Amino acid sequence: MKTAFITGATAGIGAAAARLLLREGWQVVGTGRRGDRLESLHDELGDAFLPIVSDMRDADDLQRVVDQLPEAFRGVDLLINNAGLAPPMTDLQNAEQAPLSNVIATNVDGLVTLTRALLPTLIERRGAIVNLSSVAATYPYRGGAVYAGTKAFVRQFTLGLRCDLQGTGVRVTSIEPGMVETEFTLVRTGGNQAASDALYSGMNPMTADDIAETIRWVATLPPHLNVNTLELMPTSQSWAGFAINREA
Ligand code: 8X3
Repeated sequence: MKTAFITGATAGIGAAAARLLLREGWQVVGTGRRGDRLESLHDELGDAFLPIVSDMRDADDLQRVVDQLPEAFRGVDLLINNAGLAPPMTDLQNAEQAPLSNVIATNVDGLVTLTRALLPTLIERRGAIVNLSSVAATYPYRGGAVYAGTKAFVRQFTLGLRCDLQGTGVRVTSIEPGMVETEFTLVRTGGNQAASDALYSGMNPMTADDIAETIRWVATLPPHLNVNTLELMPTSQSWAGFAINREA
């Protein structure tokens, strides 16, 4: 049986990927900060789902999680680096530092720490790594400088890691979605459900299941095929034009 390790499995894309892979016969290690969410997923999915409470911002904790994986779940074949968040949409000149540092610690430091900790196993098993980046890695938008910066890091880290892993058989992919209706916007707006609902209202966003299906497809391609980057948007989303200020 193949084993996937999914960060941020408590909700959204992570939880959808856990459900899908379990349905397809995988077993899944799911991490996240919210123990109650992980426990209810365990109740729903059974013992092929191993819930582990862990914080992406705590490097020692991440190493402990990897070191203490129970024997039956130690052979990780697929790492899905899904955990991540965005700070409030505030121009940097008006932003507080703490939320920005929190995002960088989660999206960048945590992702690198966990990937590094799992690499020996992934190399041994000729496994795969799927990193969740974003369209924001490529297309900037106002109020998203730090978030976009972290996602550009994830994309370029993915490509660089492919170079480092040349010859190991390990596959590495950066998946870069646009608007997916999850708790992402609720977090970004500090819990403003009305703002989140308004953003997704009437635009038929992608769903967590759409992205989970994409992850499954990438991860189960024949071993000689590596998807480097994969950008997705809902049909209703495209790009804005350049902003021009005439008083500058
Ligand atoms: C976030 C993508 O389009 O919702 O990763 O800003 S978008």
